[in-house]
Amino acid sequence: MTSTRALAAAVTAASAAVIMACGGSSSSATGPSPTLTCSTLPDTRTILIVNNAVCPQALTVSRGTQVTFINNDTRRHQMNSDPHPEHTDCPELNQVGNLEPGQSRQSGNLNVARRCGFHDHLNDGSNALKGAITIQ
Ligand SMILES: [Cu+2]
Repeated sequence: MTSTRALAAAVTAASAAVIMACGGSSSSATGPSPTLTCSTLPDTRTILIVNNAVCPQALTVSRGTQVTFINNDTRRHQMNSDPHPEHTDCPELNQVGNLEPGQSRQSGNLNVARRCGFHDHLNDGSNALKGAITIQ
């Protein structure tokens, strides 16, 4: 019985050590990095919003791709399909919708080969917040 207790204590101590080790390594971050810039995008399916502009403004993806919009700006943006204000061209893009600062969201599956223009519905006069995704 004593040996069982000793084993249990050893397991508990080992578990605690593992937990402490995990807690100590806080350098691995998940989600969008606050330092993400237009030149450090993680892949070619990501559109970044920063400094009241989107980048890249032109993107080409293959059919079936979901595009991720990341709002690293300091204010809210609402990404929608063209045309404004109907948003009827590519409904998959309307799934992105409202993005608070720091938020990101994926579009639906872009399955049809075509060109999908998008814009910030809250700033529809800003050309810097407009772009187009070519699906091929
Ligand atoms: Cu709009």
